[in-house]
Amino acid sequence: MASTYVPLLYLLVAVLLMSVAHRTESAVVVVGGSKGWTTGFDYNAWASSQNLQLRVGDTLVFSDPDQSYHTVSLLDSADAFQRCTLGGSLTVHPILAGNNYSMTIPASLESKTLYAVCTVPGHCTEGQKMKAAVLPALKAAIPPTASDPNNADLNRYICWTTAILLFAVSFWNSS
Ligand SMILES: [Cu+2]
Repeated sequence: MASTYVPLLYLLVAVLLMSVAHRTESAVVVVGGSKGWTTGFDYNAWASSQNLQLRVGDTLVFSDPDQSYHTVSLLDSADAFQRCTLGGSLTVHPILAGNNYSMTIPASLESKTLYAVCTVPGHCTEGQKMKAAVLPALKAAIPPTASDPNNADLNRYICWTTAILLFAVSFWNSS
């Protein structure tokens, strides 16, 4: 009877370990939070208020809750970003009504600045642009210290995993 629960227990442990790995390896960031990707919003102020720290491998999600038409393009210079210079061969990712555009931050941006803008005429100059420094992926980063919040999260997960495991094993032995 008890042996039929063994695969379930393994599954539970695997799921918990995967959630630990996911949290420590990459993050999903909805640009602008509930405001989304739109005009008339200060993305740099938002990024500072969130203490936003982007890393290679993190995912940025661009979406507009108001479902207006926007795009996402990455610029390659601070000057183009400052002036909203949108010429040249930009790759434009349109966001049609109700859709998102998700991008995983590529390794080519490591230790550089990501400059994202909307190319719809007037939108960049109306503030629809965000710049953010890109840190190396966590695996390549300096090992976290005890005071690192990510490490605290990890420790909490390990504690919960162990507790659940012990509970499951004791429940099982008693039945
Ligand atoms: Cu736009």
